Amino acid sequence: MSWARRIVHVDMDAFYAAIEERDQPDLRGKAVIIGADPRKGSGRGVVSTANYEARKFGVHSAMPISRAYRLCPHGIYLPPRIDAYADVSREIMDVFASFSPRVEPLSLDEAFLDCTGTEDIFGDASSLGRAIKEKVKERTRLTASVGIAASKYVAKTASDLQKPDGLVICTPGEEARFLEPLPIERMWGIGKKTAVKVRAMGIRTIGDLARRNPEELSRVFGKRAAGIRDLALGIDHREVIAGRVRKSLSEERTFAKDLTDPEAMTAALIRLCHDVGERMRKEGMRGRTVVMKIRYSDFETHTRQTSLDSATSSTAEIREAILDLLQAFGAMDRPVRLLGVGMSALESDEVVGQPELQFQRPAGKTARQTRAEATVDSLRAKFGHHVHWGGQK
Ligand code: TTP
Ligand code: MG
Repeated sequence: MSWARRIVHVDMDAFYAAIEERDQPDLRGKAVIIGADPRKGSGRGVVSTANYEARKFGVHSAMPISRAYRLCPHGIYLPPRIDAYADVSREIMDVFASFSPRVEPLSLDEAFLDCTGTEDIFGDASSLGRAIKEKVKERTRLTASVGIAASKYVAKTASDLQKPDGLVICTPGEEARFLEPLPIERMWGIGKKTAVKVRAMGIRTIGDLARRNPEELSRVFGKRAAGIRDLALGIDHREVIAGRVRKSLSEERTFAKDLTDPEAMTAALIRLCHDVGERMRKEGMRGRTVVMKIRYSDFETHTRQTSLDSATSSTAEIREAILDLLQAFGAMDRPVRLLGVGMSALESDEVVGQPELQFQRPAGKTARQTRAEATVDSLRAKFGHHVHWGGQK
């Protein structure tokens, strides 16, 4: 079987919780929930993640922490330690870079790797997947789940199927059959609300969706209908974009008690500006757009944003922009539940991109070959010249 492209999706298992379990051995075997302080059930804010033990009780990401507490009162609740998780994230991205020069991080704990043309180095898909999992474990003592396929969409779907510690491979040509039996909720990009609408049309599996015609699907998906149907058939030509940088960064705070005092609101926003500035500088990022978010006690949420003349990571500049936005927003005369400060239109301090991939396509070669060669070139640079590509020894 031939792999036109060999795309790997890696996603760490119960990432934040797994790091806490690793670092505090007495947590092992217990239900661990990372997120806001539950305050014996009266806490606000949400669950960031839960380990697999806590998930048995129905606890999951984004659930209100008070609900989690009701479901799992004996759980161990811990606040997130983002800096520690960001360190581990850098380590895993480092590991990924030793398997491909084309690594596209999607979040702290997951990435796509374009491993096209690396058969001679890492062997077949199953050896490749096992090697990646082993290296991650060796470096971090954490488990990852891996999906391998000829497209991003199928690889992403595959990595989720045998979590935790999974390895799922979809061989080329098998995509439609592979996706067919999966429940519609497994489709990447379909949110909970959309899934409900899709089910109302009698569509239960990805295969059911693939069999509908685009006109019918456009009732739910609008212009995206044809594209979604292609995905359901496993057709996805999107490229792995190396070194793609994060698009936005934000810090939010849900208050234990709603804020009613304007001075306290201003003070909280300024604190968030410091947090955002610090993270931007730490991650070597600058942004041009500053975003303020306000959520009232009834969950009504407003965002306001402004664009700066040039990108910045300076707390002072972010603060100035936020204070302007706050003033323009006017009086916050209702109790405030949450405040947030974010930056978007981010750019990296350094020049991003990988020079070894900026090559000319030689005449008579297919794009696949050229890409695969570029992969090997950069691995050769790393591992020495015993690395060959596709039988050209
Ligand atoms: P995920 O990969 O979605 O979840 P996970 O790694 O905890 O669990 P698994 O992949 O095994 O299902 O997200 C990675 C981390 O991102 C997660 O550990 C915590 C954080 N996160 C949040 O803070 N809020 C969220 O709503 C989600 C989904 C994740
Ligand atoms: Mg994960």
